[in-house]
Amino acid sequence: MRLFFALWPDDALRHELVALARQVQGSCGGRRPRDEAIHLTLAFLGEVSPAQASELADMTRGFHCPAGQWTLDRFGHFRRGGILWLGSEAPVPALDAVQARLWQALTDYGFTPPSRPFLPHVTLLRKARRPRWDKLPAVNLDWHYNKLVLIHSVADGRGRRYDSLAHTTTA
Ligand code: 2AM
Repeated sequence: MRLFFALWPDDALRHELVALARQVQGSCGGRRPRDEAIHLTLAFLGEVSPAQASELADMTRGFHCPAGQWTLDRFGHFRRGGILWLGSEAPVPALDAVQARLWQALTDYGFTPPSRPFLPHVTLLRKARRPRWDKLPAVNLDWHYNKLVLIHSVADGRGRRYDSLAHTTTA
């Protein structure tokens, strides 16, 4: 089972992100994620056994994710995969702290934290051309979150579907 931990936008924010992805797709091409699949990944685990998935679901329900907010106000592009993404101009210490604590917990389950620094980003397009930065719209969206979700990435006929396996309990 391919698993990852993520934050999911609420409906209003998701609509804004989908609209933005459509707009930018006009100039950069590429493929948009399914509308309902837009998210922020905090930890990608890869393939785990069903028994491990069940342990991780229990761990998730006991994990504390304090409510917080971050601002989406900058675009970026990863050459690998042609990922056109949206993130934050300023560092986001609260998200960094949740991500670090999550990985700390995951090490007890045998997972190894990534060697690359965490760069919070929301993928809007894949296989997209590098944008003309000055042509991109100005963006300033607030993302209020209060829970972390353990996601099962399932291959289906149309690509990948993201099912929620468990989420943290909100305070
Ligand atoms: P991306 O949006 O930058 O591609 C599910 O695949 C989520 O996990 C995506 O948000 C993806 O980030 C992220 N992810 C991180 N590392 C990954 C990896 N090695 N393989 C696939 N997805 C990964």
